Amino acid sequence: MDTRKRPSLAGFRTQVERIERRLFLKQGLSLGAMSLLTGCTLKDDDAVDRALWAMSRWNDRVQAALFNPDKLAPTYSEAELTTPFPFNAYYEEALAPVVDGASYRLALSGRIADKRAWTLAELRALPQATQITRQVCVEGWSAVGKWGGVPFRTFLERVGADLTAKYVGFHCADKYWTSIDMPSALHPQTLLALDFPGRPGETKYGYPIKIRIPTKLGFKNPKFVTEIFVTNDNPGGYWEKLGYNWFSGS
Ligand SMILES: Nc1nc2c(c(=O)[nH]1)N[C@H]1C(S)=C(S)[C@@H](COP(=O)(O)O)O[C@H]1N2
Ligand SMILES: [Mo]
Repeated sequence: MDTRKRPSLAGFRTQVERIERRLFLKQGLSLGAMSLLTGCTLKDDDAVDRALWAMSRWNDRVQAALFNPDKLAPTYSEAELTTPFPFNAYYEEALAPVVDGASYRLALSGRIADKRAWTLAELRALPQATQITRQVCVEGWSAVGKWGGVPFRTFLERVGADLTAKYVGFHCADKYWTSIDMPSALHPQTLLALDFPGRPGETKYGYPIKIRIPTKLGFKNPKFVTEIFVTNDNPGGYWEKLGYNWFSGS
């Protein structure tokens, strides 16, 4: 596997430096001032780390509180589609998994009443919707794409998911994983996408399933999804574990 895009410890340090610069520019705060505010002595990397994680958790709570479950992300026209649509993953394009649609089964686990696995044909038989929305990646690009599939709320209701649970998590064919808050999962534009940008037959944008969430940053939109689970324990995610903010609304 290509390791070039895997973040290193040095990379994480750089990120800490970036965060400190941002704190300083935006709030006139330094790590020193932050230690006064947090009451922690930020004298070593571990303490800085803990304080930054605490701020990120605080940030999650603020974003969750501010999230409006009825506010729609902007939609676009066919003429505004970005072509070709950019590909992204934590590895290079040639390594994207190719899932066999005929034998594919979507697995369900956790707080879901009917855990029966789903074929693609069964998912196609559910009500379908399409959307043209903008995907925003933390790496500094965004693109307008068209996705089609089952409104995720419809799917969660259909399988008897516990809609009062806190989190929905996703496992993927490439070992990626991520998770979202239940209000975002139930948002009217969140889609269990079966149709993707790109040419017919092109699989790299997430075939057979991508959870498309236009109210969240690109990395919270899992591709090649193989399993969906509902839980009250925050499952984190691939990038979240490496320091990206968990809620990451866009
Ligand atoms: N399974 C899986 N899903 C993933 C990723 C990944 O590496 N693996 N990368 C994420 C990131 S960072 C982005 S920006 C989008 C990119 O989706 P695209 O290739 O359709 O543009 O997928 C997200 N979902
Ligand atoms: Mo991304």
